Amino acid sequence: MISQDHVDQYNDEGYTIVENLFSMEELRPVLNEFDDIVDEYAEKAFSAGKITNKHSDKDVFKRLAALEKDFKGSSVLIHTKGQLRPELAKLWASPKLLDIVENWVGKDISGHPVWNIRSKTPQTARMTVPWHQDSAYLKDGAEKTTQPAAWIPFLDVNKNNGCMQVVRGGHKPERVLNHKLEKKDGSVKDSWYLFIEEQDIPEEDVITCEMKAGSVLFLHQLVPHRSLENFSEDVRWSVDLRFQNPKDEAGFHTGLVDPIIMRKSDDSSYRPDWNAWFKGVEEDHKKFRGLSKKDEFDSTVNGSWLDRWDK
Ligand SMILES: O=C(O)CCC(=O)C(=O)O
Repeated sequence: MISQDHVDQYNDEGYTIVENLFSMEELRPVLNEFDDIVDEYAEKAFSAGKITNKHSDKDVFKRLAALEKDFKGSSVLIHTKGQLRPELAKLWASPKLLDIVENWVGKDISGHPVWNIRSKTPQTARMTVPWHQDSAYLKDGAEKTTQPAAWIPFLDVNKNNGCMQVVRGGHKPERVLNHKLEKKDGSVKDSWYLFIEEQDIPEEDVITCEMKAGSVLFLHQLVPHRSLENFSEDVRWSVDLRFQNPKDEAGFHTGLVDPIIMRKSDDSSYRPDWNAWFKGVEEDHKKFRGLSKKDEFDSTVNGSWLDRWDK
């Protein structure tokens, strides 16, 4: 599954791709959860009078795209709600992923509270993530914690449907680069993303990560990366899940919930208590994303990471 070359590439270049780590049969239960999340959303939006067609005839790759056309912000609402259901939790804590990240974080492993379902609908500016380092979204100093991210697409991804790009070796300066607020200094005014200026990205080191569904891109917390725009007709579903050693600083702004311990080196019978964590993390995500007090169909995000860079 993973070779020493993968481990070395991650260390030297800040990323590596493990091809076909998960089969479509393994991904299907998670896709079914996405389908349920979209279905529940459509029912609510219909009852609230936001949409007149629930698009129930469409599959998981088409339905949210149709809902987004009818009600702008639908994909953002699915993304920001951060609903962690059992099959996704199972995938996250799967031995296949843990055995790989162990190479970087050690034998004790936690899942980091910053994780995402990316419901990237076609041509949706707010679902196109500009150049950034993951550590920029955390507290100053957290970049010292080894925090690999596993980015997993649920369909084949390419330049046309919004695959990822990384800056090969861009983690090497071992520091967080200057980030700006897209809503202030970029073109997408209702965005919550941070971005690194194009001029700080060495073009010759940019790698475009076209991947098969179920392949996994592992990213170092300091490697600059972005996703391209989705010009296809389908929703580009993916998840990004982060890991670290439980003893290290998580750097999460709100700090209501700790990283969830997934593996203990001294207790092979240990299993994570997802139920307790689910509840805590949903509240924490609301706070982290500044969603706490607003109407549930308002898709603005006032993330707690913005203050760090709002100079
Ligand atoms: O999935 C995407 O479009 C962007 C993902 C990303 O930037 C991340 O995981 O940090």
